[in-house]
Amino acid sequence: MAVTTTPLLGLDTLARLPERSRPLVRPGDVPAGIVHLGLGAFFRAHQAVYTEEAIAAAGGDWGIVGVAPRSAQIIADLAAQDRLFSVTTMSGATAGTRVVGALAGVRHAAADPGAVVALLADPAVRVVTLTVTEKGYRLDPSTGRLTVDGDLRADLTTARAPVTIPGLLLRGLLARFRADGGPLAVLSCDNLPSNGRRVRSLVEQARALVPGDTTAFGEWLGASVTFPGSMVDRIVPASTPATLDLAAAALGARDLAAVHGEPYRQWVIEDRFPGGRPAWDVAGAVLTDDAGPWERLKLRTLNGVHSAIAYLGAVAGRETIAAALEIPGMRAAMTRFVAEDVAGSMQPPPGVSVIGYGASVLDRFADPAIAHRTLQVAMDGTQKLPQRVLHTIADRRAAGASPRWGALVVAAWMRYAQGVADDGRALPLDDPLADRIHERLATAGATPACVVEALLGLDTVFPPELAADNTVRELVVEWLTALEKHGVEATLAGAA
Ligand code: CS2
Repeated sequence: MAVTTTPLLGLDTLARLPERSRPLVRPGDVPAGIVHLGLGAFFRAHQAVYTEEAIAAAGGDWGIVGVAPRSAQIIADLAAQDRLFSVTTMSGATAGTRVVGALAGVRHAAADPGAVVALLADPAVRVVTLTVTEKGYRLDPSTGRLTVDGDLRADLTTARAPVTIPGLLLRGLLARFRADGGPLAVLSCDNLPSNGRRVRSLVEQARALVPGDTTAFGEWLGASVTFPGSMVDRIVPASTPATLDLAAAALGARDLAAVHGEPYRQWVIEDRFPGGRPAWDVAGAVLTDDAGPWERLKLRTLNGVHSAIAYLGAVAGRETIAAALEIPGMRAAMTRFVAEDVAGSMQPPPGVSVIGYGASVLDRFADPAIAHRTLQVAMDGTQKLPQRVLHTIADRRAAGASPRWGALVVAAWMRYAQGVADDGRALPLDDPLADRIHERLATAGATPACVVEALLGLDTVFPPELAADNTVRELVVEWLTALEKHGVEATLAGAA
């Protein structure tokens, strides 16, 4: 029987790691200045890496306390490894692995929400960052209105420990206000539209539900707390056993929290940090007055195309984004989506060509080493479609154009949401609105027109003007008819 002799990654094993794989800072050496909510793979391969590099290059007490809202496993794994984890950067046949030491602490919010609220009130903490996925904010995807259910209401109106992200954030801010904890920046690193403004509005909407007079708290929020917008970018798929094997081979130590991602990375951040910030610029981030153009460029081009390939690819039975991109006609259709719909829908950042950016995105998606699953990107479609595709469609309609390719993406999502691939296999619908989608489909007729009618009626996703737009509706029905009748491959072969 094989016995595992490879040691677990930890402070004890650091000296044995290849030099190029060692962390730039040791966890514990740098006091905490940041609380991060959401310990997923993307955070570990993006903000943690930038922050560690910034601390190593320019100093500052900017260690990160990582908070996992739900998963106890990641906390246990990181704690067992002295909060160290590795990032493997891969491209084609090459890979390099480096251990990151940016985590000053870890907390499990579900087990100890009080500790997280106290941290948010701690004057040493001057920045809060979030990667809690689109749905974690509990905002209507189309309108940005806070969805208030029993859990969130109890978080905001009772003294019980908060269980939702908006509840945790609001209770932490309230505790900070009461403790005179000083200025703070709350930085969303999720792919929400105008993420800074959305989170500010989330906090304002939540404050309005807190009983009693919250005027002074509201004034303090306005004066002491900022919500900078940001654009974040790096392709980081969910880790698999292969990710852990790669890390173990490179490190000579097992890493249960290993992640892998592409070499490309980008972070554009609005520079409004009243309590200071790490020197992220030294690590390559762009600090700016307005991240809006960058954010729109990325959401509409990269994420819009990503979602399109995910739905079409999943329905065509392709496991990964790279494999889906190889379907004949896919690249041409995506290139036309960018050139004919996305490019005309917005003003890109100065000097940037949307078409050139789109081409570079397709090259990034084509790398088979990344193995990003279509089903992962296809998740939570109702939370993603507005900022990725519907804003493009609405802006093109306002300009009098017929956004044919944008309509293909909506039709592809509808085809996917019906749950059966072209080869008859079942497709999972992992989406917070899955029940509503199933109900609507169950009572709708079977024709493409009926399906489109039923799903356009999801009013927290499709704004009423868009749902009532006959040009859009006809285009979506046309594409859905083709997809159902001929399948993805024949539809793409005949389309672009
Ligand atoms: C992807 C993103 O899962 C998804 O929906 O589109 O996570 C994408 O990989 C990142 O935004 C890239 O920066």
